[in-house]
Order: sequence, then structure tokens, then C-alpha cells
Amino acid sequence: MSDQPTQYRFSFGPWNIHEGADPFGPPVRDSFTFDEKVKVYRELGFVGIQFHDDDIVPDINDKTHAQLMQRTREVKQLIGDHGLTPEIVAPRLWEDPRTIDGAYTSNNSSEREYAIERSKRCIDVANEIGCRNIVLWLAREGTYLREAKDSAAAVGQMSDAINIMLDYHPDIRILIEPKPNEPMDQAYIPTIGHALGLAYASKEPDRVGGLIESAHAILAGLDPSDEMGYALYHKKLWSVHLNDQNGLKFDEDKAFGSVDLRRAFNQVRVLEENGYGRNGEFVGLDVKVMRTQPREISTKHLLNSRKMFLRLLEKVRTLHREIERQFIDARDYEGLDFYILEHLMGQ
Ligand code: XLS
Ligand code: MG
Repeated sequence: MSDQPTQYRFSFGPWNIHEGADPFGPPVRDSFTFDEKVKVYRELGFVGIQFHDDDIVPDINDKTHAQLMQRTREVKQLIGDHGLTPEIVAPRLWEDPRTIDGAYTSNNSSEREYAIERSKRCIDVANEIGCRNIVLWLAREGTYLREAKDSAAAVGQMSDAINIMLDYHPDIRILIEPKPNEPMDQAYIPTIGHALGLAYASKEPDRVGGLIESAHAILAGLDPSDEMGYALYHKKLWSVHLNDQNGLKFDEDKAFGSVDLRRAFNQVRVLEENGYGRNGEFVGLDVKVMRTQPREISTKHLLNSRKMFLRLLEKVRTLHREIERQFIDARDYEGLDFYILEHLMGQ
């Protein structure tokens, strides 16, 4: 296993340190400022930072281009001073009044135009901060009510938007992050297969790939490691958002491995065995701390998720391949099952 990377690089986004508000109640912790958050990355063992465009430039819609660039340069300097690399920038296309009914797939043409303009701003910011990965979490591209939109036309609208972005800047890559629901009842791009369909339909398939979030795959009723394997085969797994999810409910973003250790093990296994990270991909976490956690210890979920990845990596690397092969050859999957369980339990 000597040709495999011993060191993975980890990232998270500023929204992963948060105040604990949920749809039923207000914040329960005081905020950390952006500058305070940036300081804790290295302490927690993270070197990559994931961004939404307005994490970098708050109130982005109200800024002139010059202000946009100025603020971006300040953030670039700040994160650089802390030794952090910007991994991704994602346009936040779901909070503006103009994206109530979708962004690229809104039924209103001026709202669709806003979504394109906002995406271009996001690309300007990404370019200035030195990041070529644009993540599209297509939050509101879907419906509450099937009859409200034309699902075939919607695919064309998303495809057109992707092509416009590719044309807008020759260096960027687009990473589509699928999710089957929430905030929408049904999203148009629920799985990585759908995402990669859009990638191949684009004018430059080499510049469009995917980002898989564990919880999103689970919400789609799928196994995240198989979703990852699918994208890895296509050489289109350009980032991951590891986390965990307790069944089919709201997107919980629980600490990685906290619900299903074996499911987490298999995600680490598929990444490790297929050379994930060798082309500079980060291991991203998209995790939320529990609402009950006091402010001063509200970053433990990040620390623990990273630790869990590394502990499971050890488990992947110390699996006896010969024993595994013998079980597989004998088609003794009961034996293999118990071997894996014992290995995970430390025996
Ligand atoms: C939400 C998504 C979001 C993206 C970035 O469910 O996970 O946080 O990762 O826009
Ligand atoms: Mg995510």
C-alpha cells in the first residue's frame, strides 16, 4: 500500500460552525466572527476552506464589482495568513427573494437571469481568491408540486446555465452536489447519476463533475460508498461532504460515522482504494454540531469527524486482503460479514 497517500487534506465551510437555529427555534449560541472561525481551522487539523460566495463577500448582491474584488482580496490574504487553501466556492442561490421558486429553473425569466448573474459573480469571486472549483448545490431546482414546472424543460435550463458558466471563465470546473429533497419536496438532480448526466450533456464534460455528500445519498435511499464508486469510475468525484444521517428525515449533517460506522468505513474504503485525493481532492466535511452543544465546545463535531475518518482509514489499511479474498472466492459472504464486523470492533 506504499503508493497510497498517507495524508489526506481536510476541509469544511464556515457554516459548519453555527449558532444552532433550526426551523422551530432561534440561535442558541453566540456567533463566531469569520476571523475567529478562520483561526480554528489549523487547530482542528483542517487546511482547506469551503465557501459560499457570500461567506467571502457578505451582501454580495449590493456590492459593486470593485467592492467585490476588494473584499475577496482581503479574505484571500486572511486565509493565506492562516495557511488555508480555498477548496470550493458555491453560489448561494436559495436565500434571495428572487429564488423563491427556483434559480435556474424558476418559472420567471427575470429570476432566472438573476440566478445566472449571481453565478457569474460567484465565479468572479472564486477566480480572484484562487479557486477553480464552483459547487452547485441545486437547492431549489425542483418542485413542491409536480404540475408547477416542466421537468424536461428544467433539465435544459440547468444545462444552459452550466454552459453559460463554462463559457464565462475558461479555468473553472463545476461540481454538482446532488440532493434529493429539502428544501424542495422533489429535486431535479437527486443522485450522482443525474449530476453526471448533466456533466456529459454539457459543452465541456471534462470541466463538469460531482461532489457527493453522504447524507444526501442516504436521503435518496442509496449507499454513499456506491454513489462515490460510480463517480470515481467516471473520474468525476472531485469533492465529498462526509457526514452521517439517521434515516429518512431532514438533512441532519451528523458527525461522520456517528450513526453507522460500517457505512462510514465503506466510504473511506472506496475513496482509499480508488486513489481519491491523489489529484488534490480534499476530504470535505459538511457536519453540524448538535443544538445542545455549548458555544465553547461547538467545534467538536469537526474534530471528531476528521478523527473518525483517520481511524477508519487505519481499519481499511489493516484489513487482511488475503482473508477477504478467500471469503470472496468461497462466496462465503456470511464469513466476510463477520470478519469485517470483528475487524471494526478491534479484534
Ligand atoms: C446543503 C448542502 C450545502 C452545500 C453547499 O444541504 O450540503 O451545504 O454543501 O452549498
Ligand atoms: Mg454539502
